[in-house]
Amino acid sequence: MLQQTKDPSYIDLDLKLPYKVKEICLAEEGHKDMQLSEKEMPGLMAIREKYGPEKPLKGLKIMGSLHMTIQTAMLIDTLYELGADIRWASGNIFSTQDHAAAAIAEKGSAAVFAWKGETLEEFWWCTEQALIWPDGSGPDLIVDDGGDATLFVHHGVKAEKDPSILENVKGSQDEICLVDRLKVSVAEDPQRWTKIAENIRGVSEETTTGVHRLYQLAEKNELLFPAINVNDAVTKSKFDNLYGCRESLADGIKRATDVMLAGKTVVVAGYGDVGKGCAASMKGYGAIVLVTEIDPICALQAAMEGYEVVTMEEAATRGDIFVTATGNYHVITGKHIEQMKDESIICNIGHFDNEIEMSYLENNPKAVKTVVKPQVDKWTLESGRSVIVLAEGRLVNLGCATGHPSFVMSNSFSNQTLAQIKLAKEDLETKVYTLPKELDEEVARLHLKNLSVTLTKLTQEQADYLGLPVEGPYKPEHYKY
Ligand code: NAD
Ligand code: 3DD
Repeated sequence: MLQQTKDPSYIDLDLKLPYKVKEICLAEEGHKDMQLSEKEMPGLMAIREKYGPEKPLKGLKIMGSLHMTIQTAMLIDTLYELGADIRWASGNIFSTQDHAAAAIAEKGSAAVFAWKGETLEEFWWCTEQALIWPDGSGPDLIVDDGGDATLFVHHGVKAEKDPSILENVKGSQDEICLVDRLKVSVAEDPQRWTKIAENIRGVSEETTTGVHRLYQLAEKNELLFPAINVNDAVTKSKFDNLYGCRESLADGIKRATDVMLAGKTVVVAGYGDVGKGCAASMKGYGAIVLVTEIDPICALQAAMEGYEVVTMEEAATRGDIFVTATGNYHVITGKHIEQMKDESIICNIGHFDNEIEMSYLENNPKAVKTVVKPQVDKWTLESGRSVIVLAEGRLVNLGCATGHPSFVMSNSFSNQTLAQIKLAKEDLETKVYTLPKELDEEVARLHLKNLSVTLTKLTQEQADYLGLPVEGPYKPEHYKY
């Protein structure tokens, strides 16, 4: 048995705790905001109406690790109406909307452990609190966004097999916090996560970075349970990632800095779904947009949309505002930062906080930090020039604003709910699945009514000509939107 002295920063689990939020008195404000979003989330409301009576999730425990916003509160209430027993933690230390967390806690639709401004130790405490039920059991299903909950379980199982992987870890602060928790867990019960993993029917993963992690696990034959890649549903990634960021990026930058975008040079790193939305947004505000890319196809797309495609080395001296949207690592380095204009604004909208080399600033005795306001820091460099960093390099739309609007999240979360129902009903093999095309089209149909859309119907003659069923699906799987 591993004898474990607890790190001083370790926070004991308290499984009797019904919830932990910033202020429970914010619940009424949360309920009102949730009520306002009902009309803007037609997909979720339709799914509640269709599946509510059947209660397909009855008797199943669901753990969620996904930004605790008003929109997520609506997802939680939907899963609750479908019969689930739910525990929830947020997906980022800055992304919780405290009135949303309070509303869910007060209503009791989930045991929620989340507040805006968590430390990293508290973030991983919340994740472990949400993963373990008061009787010591774990979830049947996981809703994950970025893979932190999936990672906790997988690393726990690995550590119980070989506790030495927890020794002398020199990783990121995130990794160190997770390892500190697992050291205590393995010492207390060297079978906890092995037993929990055996009972998990599957995970539905929300975002690109989390999906990459799932395929990496699958390729190494280390995946412990079935996984559904929600991100690659067309009505998720071609909507949330693209149109959601097209609205929420500017919201984050403006709430943080009130900066005028018109006429400024905005550098967008990455021209995938998120980068496309970011570039379009900045262009719409009248900014000059430079794009950086590694992928020739995405680079060609950017060029043919009229954006100048350059390297970050060139963009560093030209940009006024920098946005990373790559899901990659150290895309903006300390070297780039040293070359930037005075008071350049730097932010990230990718899932994790390592797209900007924050350690260059945080571990640099010659870089002086001034907190302008929460999630807005001015770093003054040895050169005398400063940069304004938003949300400490974490996703700016959720750290400095409230994330995507409800309507686009209704698409994403309709897919999440359909994925959870699929995991509940079907005994799947342990591999990564995507949702069938029919469900993608069903999600799209549920949202047309809110917009002034009149869909054209195929005539039988046309259906015969195309070799398609009159009622669809109209695009074969291999079509890309
Ligand atoms: P994507 O894979 O479609 O696009 C990422 C792009 O970045 C790719 O085209 C890739 O070629 C490019 N890239 C990678 N490394 C690069 C580098 N060093 N320089 C320039 N370009 C580089 O992914 P996506 O769906 O656009 O998501 C991007 C990130 O945003 C992911 O981490 C995802 O999880 C996250 N995301 C955040 C939100 C949000 O609300 N904040 C919403 C959706 C997705
Ligand atoms: N994400 C953006 N806005 C969100 C909101 N209002 N609530 C919950 C999550 C929200 C992040 C999602 O886009 C997630 O799907 C992702 O990161 O891909």
